[in-house]
Amino acid sequence: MVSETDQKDITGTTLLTLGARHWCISHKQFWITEPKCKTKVYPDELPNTSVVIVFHNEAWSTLLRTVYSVINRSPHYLLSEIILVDDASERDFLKMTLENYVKNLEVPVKIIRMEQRSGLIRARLRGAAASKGQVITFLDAHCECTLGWLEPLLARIKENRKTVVCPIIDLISDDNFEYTAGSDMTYGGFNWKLNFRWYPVPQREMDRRKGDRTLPVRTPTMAGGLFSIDRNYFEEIGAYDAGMDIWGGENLEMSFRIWQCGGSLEIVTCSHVGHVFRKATPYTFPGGTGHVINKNNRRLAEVWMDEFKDFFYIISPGVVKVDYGDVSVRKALRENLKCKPFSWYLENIYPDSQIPRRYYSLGEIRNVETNQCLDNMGRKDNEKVGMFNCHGMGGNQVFSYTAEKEIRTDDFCLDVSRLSGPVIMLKCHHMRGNQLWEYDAEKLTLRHINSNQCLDEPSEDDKMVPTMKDCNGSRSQQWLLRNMTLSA
Ligand code: LR7
Ligand code: MN
Repeated sequence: MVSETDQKDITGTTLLTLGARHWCISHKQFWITEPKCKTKVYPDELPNTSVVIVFHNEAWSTLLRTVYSVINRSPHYLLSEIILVDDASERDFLKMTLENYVKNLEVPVKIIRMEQRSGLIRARLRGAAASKGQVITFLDAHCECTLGWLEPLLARIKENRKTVVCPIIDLISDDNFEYTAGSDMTYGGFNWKLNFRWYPVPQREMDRRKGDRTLPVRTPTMAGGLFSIDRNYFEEIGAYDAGMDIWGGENLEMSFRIWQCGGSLEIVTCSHVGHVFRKATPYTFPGGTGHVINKNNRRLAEVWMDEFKDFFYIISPGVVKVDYGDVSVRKALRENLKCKPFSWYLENIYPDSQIPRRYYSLGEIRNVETNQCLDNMGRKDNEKVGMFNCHGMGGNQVFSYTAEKEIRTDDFCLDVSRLSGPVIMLKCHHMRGNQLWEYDAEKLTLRHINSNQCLDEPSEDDKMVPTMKDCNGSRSQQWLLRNMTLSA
């Protein structure tokens, strides 16, 4: 968490004595952008935008830094208004002090108060409903817009109103507020646990842009906090799932929905906005963090992911016990909008996904001789896999043998790098190499293609760790790849 005193020392106290024009925000923005972006010309006639910022117990300095950077770094004729939605904060200065303060700003600032803590999703819905601009731009309450951030976003929406656009998210340190450029070489994805993750922009997307780094990157998902969307399109496509609480899941839900229902999601690389990445959450999750996030994720999995929701359920045993409420309205929305299946999304939008579009098995891998199961022991990165009694509870004993011939669990693949060497879990690289396996459904062998050796039970001296050996047809080299299903 950012300590309140730190923030005040750097910015909070100066803020009150200096006018908006002198507001002390970073000066690094000139070198942040790709040089070619500076010569881009955007149409004069752009749609205007409402900027919606929701907050719960935000620090004064970071909130005002966000507001001032919007005002100082955007052409005013493009700003319809700034809407601050207070999600029932408890801090005093966010009440009258804030209200009086924003009256004197150069752009109309509206403050909306939620009657009770509602979470960022319902708070954003309220802000959106009150907005008047042609576009809605959502920002977290601890951002800094850089010069020229807005025009490229709006220009892209003018070209195609069904394009939802994100800036490159720069990093603001929560230790010292240092500003560092974000990368245009990463885009949004997610893992089996449905965590949002950045992954390298794949070659196919580089090729599509023909090496022009000023062109937007089509991204499978967005981080969620910073994006612009045509206001009518936001309504048409189903706004947000109002059944989601507090935090989490809404970003993937919206990403899947946009792609599956005929829109597109892009990172506009000529637009940069900084975000304070916090090591800890400065607020509580009523009902418990895990419970809230699992509930939201279940809602998104049930509505949008079809049979691929199994990856989430099988890797996170326990999730299926969480009540996710009623999703019939969201399923009806998917029906009415005639949205495509999740398999279409995986195939066309996210072929490099951690969830394989085609796979032979999803579940345990059991040795015929010992009757034990492969187990990643929860350690994963560059660690050996082990063998333990099969517990049938998913988690560390779930592997998917994919059509690409990888044996993977989430982002990690079974990998062998030397003859008779250990089997380790390594980040899947999609480069084939040491991560390819041939399963022989008759002989039941798992042959490592590069080394031509077979996966065998642990040797005498290392009881827990399976080894690679020359294929010899023994029972200890026979494996059953089982499909697991979990039911709620
Ligand atoms: O109960 C709440 N009520 C709120 O109003 C909880 C939060 N909020 C506000 C909060 O004050 C903040 O302004 O909602 C905003 C987002 O909350 P953060 O800043 O705690 O979220 P985050 O930055 O950790 O998380 C990212 O994922 C979230 C999933 O629900 C949201 O989509 C956030 O907007 C999103 N942030 C970003 O995308 C910024 C870039 C981070 C990355 C990667
Ligand atoms: Mn944030």
